[in-house]
Amino acid sequence: MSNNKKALITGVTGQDGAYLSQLLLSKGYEVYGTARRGASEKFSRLEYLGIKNKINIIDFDLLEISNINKVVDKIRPTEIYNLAAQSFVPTSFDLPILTSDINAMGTLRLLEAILHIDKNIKFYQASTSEMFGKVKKIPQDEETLLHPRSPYGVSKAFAHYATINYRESYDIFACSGILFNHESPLRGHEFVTKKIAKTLSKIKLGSDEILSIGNVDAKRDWGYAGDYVNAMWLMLNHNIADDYIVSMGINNSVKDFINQCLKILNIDYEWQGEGVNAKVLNKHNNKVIVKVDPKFFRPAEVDSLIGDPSKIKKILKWQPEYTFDKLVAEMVNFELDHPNIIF
Ligand code: NAP
Ligand code: F7E
Repeated sequence: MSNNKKALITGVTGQDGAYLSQLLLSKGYEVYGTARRGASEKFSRLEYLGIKNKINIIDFDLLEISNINKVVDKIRPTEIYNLAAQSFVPTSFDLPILTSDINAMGTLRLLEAILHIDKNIKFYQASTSEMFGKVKKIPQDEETLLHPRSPYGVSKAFAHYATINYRESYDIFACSGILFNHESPLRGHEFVTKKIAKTLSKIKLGSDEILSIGNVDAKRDWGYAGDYVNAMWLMLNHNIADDYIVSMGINNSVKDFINQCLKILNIDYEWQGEGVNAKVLNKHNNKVIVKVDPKFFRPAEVDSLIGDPSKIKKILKWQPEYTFDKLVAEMVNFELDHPNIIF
């Protein structure tokens, strides 16, 4: 089944790249996915979904303009989904220049390639709620002023405005999806939801590990990655290019996420202490199973995010299928069934 649509997905080895590939293959797309050469294999998500062999994997790096031009010219995709990024916020404080080169300048390199090779290529940019940072409005919508709090957020703000600018200046069909945190069993191991679900599941299975955690009061508007990649596709398949918030419109704290995991795992627990002294006791054996470690605090924190998804629901009829409880249950059950898989 082919629909003559050819998608180029940058960052196909990541969480969203895997789910988006699966979605586009189901719609009859020819899918090209980019990957950076590395010393070890990195296709575990595509292999887990059973789609690695259905995707044309292309060597690609957002740092290298000649490579970007060659790839775009050779493949001539009808749609480009720019998902590639240095996406881990703490790393952006350690590697701010590299993060900006990939996320900000990399996006600009790709937009320039489209402009000079084929202006008819539709472009999706993976923007982020992290751009709202120290929020100026609650809930955040498409018009809310940005105030990023990390080099990652700053780099993504540049890419967001570059996308809008190339749409307005050159009439390129370019959309920026401002996605709030979205998670899944395929989430990278260092992100907080995966770390919590994995460690607490291991404890349930008998491990002596302790979950060391940072700021448990931070709040995020968490959704399911499978629902969010559908929003990306809807944006590029509408008749007008525009920017959209993608969120659930409900937020929970890191502490709420821990509590929900413990509930699903049927662990009887009690929180004790406050701030850096906060910990969780397993009431069954009096062992500490969660403790706060300031090494996970960030130089500047994003305290609370909550998005208003009204626009995408109204115009693109986007409707998420997962609730917060369903998402957490799926992540925990995955860890219980596959304790040794690390993405
Ligand atoms: P992810 O799992 O971290 O995947 C990032 C991808 O980018 C990986 O395939 C990575 O390849 C690739 N990449 C990194 N540096 C690159 C470079 N220099 N050149 C080419 N590719 C490079 O991220 P994700 O969670 O799927 O998120 C997808 C996109 O959405 C990212 O742009 C992220 O910033 C953005 N976003 C994510 C969320 C969220 O909650 N997940 C929310 C809003 C926006 P390697 O495998 O080689 O590292
Ligand atoms: O942190 C707090 C941490 O790393 C969420 C990326 O996909 O979503 C993601 O960025 C919150 C923060 O995600 C730990 O301080 C506490 O407040 O899971 P995270 P993030 O930073 O929100 C946005 C939308 C993106 O665009 C990004 O690419 O949890 N937190 N303790 C912790 N976070 C981590 N990672 N580890 C901890 O131990």
